[in-house]
Amino acid sequence: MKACFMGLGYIGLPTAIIAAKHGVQVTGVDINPRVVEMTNRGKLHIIEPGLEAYLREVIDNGKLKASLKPEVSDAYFMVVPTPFTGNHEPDVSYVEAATRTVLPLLKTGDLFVIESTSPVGTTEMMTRIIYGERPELENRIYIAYCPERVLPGNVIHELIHNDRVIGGINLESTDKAIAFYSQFVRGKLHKTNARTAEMCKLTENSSRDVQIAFANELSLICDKAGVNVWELIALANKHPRVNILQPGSGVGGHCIAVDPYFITADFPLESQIIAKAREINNYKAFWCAEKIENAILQFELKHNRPPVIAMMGLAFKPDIDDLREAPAKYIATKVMQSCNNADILVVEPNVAEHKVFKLTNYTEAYEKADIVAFLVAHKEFKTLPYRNDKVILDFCGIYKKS
Ligand code: SAJ
Repeated sequence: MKACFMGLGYIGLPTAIIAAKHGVQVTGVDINPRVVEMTNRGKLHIIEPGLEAYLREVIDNGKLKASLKPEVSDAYFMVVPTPFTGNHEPDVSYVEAATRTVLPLLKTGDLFVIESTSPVGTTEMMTRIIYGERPELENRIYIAYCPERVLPGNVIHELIHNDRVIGGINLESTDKAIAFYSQFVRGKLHKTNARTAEMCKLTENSSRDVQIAFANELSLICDKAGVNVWELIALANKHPRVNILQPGSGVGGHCIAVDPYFITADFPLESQIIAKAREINNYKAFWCAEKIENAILQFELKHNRPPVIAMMGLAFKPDIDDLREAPAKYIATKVMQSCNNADILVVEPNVAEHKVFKLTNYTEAYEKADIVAFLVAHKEFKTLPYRNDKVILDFCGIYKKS
């Protein structure tokens, strides 16, 4: 079995590696020559624990080869980004470009799968493009949608053990895709149609976004009500049927903060809660920045000098080095712009250096700061003792009681 993975990013590369490790002959394709070159040298261009050893193994035994161009295969997987435009409209141009690139190679009996998070109807749209250009293949190839569900940092385990939803454009396509994924997925493979599988991915991430928005809304209410939101949520969660998530400095990353827009763009009238959750989670980061700016003003009035401020964390979630779409980064930038006379120390223990922010060690910043804003709940920060002589803005529950 030969497979071609279009896109060697956070999902495409690990999936290509795991498939190769399970005996599939894989060509991993990326438009970035540096990614191709690094992959062929057995070097990961993403950070994922344990994955580099697997990569070296499949490069050394010849099961995986990275390339700028696809090769004739039995199965093709589109694992490219689907960003959104300025108006929060999904942009499927990368999926279309990848589809058009493999189109000339397709032959009778091949499997074509989209894994990229996509608006409902994308698989049907790509099917029309394929059959439009290659009418002789109509009903002679298998086409399906199969979204990924892995959590960065735990990708190897989740790629193998998570259940997956697989939806073909017809039953035969679903079965063909299931046969492929059965080679390395130990979780259950659930059959459905392409539209439902597309919607399922968007639903999972929108559901999490809505639940986090509820926690973030509670944090705003509790701030006014003089109630500790962490204690409140812990107590409410003692109810057997209540399970509230944690508030934070906003929602970031390339999934939860993006995918709900794929629903709101196509169903603006119906998606009221989903749209509102996006607004609340975006607003939470703005609110945190305003809280810090107010604390700075109050400090200046009280002490007649500008404070030293520590911005604790830049990543989009705890204990990772990924700063993509991070609310913490937005907050640090906004505060630095609005308080340009302030002495701001930026901390991110998971990153060695940053081209925009000069980074300071977390203990040094904590020691020097008058105002400490905890933006991300990194494990290092939880070792810092609470200090009454500092203004502490704990946006992510560093000092919550467990
Ligand atoms: N967050 C909170 N409070 C919480 C949980 C998370 O504020 O209680 C914030 C995080 O700090 C972060 C954001 O939400 O800024 C997203 O983090 P996450 O851990 O919820 O999710 P991601 O983006 O790392 O991964 C999600 C996962 N989806 C779900 O849990 C439904 C993952 O399974 C998907 O594979 C991934 O999106 C994806 O690629 O779509």
